[in-house]
Amino acid sequence: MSAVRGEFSSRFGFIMAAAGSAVGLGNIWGFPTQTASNGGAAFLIAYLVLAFCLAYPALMAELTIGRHGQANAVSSLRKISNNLLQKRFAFVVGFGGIICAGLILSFYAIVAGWMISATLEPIATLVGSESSSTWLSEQSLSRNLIFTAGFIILTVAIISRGVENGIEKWSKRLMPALLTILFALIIYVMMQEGAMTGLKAYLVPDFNSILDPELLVSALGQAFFSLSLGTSVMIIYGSYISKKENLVSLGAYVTLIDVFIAFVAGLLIIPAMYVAQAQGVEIFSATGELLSEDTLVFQVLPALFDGMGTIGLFVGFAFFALMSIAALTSSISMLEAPVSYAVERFDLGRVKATWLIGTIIALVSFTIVLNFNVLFGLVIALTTKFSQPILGLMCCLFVGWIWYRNSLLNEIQQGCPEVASSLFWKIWPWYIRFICPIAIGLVFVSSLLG
Ligand code: VAL
Repeated sequence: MSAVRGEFSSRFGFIMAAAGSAVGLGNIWGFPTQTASNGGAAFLIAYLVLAFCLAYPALMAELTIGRHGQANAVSSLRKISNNLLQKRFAFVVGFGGIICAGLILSFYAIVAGWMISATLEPIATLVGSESSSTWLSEQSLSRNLIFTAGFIILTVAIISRGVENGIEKWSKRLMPALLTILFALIIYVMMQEGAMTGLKAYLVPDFNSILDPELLVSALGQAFFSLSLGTSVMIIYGSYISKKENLVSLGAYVTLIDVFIAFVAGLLIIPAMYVAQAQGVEIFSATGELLSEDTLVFQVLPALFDGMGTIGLFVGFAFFALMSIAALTSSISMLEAPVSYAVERFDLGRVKATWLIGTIIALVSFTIVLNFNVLFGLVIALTTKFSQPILGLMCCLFVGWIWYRNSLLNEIQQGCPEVASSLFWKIWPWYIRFICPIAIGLVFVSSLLG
């Protein structure tokens, strides 16, 4: 074991780091596009309810496992196991989460690389370098490899500095920057023609579709992905929380911020789609269906920015900077999961472990870039559709069925002495035992069938 374990130095630091992990491309890209293609406000309501009723309890399970274990995901899960079989199971779940986090980072880095090149493109245009601007805006092997590698190096540079000086410090800088850009963009888009129609589509629900099983499955899947569940990340972040902190409220803050940013991102993206439509960019079919969910960010919105002239360069720059920051705060958490394991299990120095794992992830990313058509979709499906729900479910089973109830209560009581008589303690253990596993199981089966 390494000598001294890192710890978040403050409540605010933890909240920014965990919210930074949760708030990613899933919120700013995934949530609004899912909302637009699943009937607007009905999806929003389903998402809000499911995030609080199902994803928050599952998040609490992962944070509590980590805070109790004060170690990487594998060791923390082992600590609550009672026999050899359970310890083996702990390894499969903890290590599985670590691999899942590494694989998410490997495709995330590619997308984040696109975001960074799209951030630089308006600058190239502004300084009049047409060839750079063309290179930055077109898909090419050289551009994708360079920016993927660049993004991974950035992530490695932050993680190699440790918990307080790396993760916490950068999350505390980047998250407020993200919020500022997001709000500035919303104000701008709201002033454009067509925005109010978009706002109405986003906020006025069609109650007929709210119980549509497909909508519910997408909303729950989105909530799980967004809170980075089933990736070991919340276990390892939980392990850096001081025993003095109130876990129940910390988890609630993280869920609240995650849901809030997804909601606010919807206030930007959905009205922006209608603004683009008003300016002649084709977004919706005659029957109101979203035409290009996948191309929205890289074709539709840039077409909108192009139509705005010089101001569009600034708006485009701000938009893609926002996306890059969201990706970075999530990717540092994805790298921390394997790094913390390597440091504690093999007694490696943090800097060495980070560069080693960063190199492995870069090689996986390059393999995906070189075999994009086959591997990109496959890795996304494998991690988000399969691994995350299964591993999230396993963590609930660990807390609900394997961890002794008294020991669980002891852990939560540290920093929250009044919890035993609270509504949370009356409901949560049952949720974790029955409701969460059944609900996640249903999402998983439906996504397999879908
Ligand atoms: N939670 C992040 C997101 O919403 C990822 C890392 C799963 O994009």
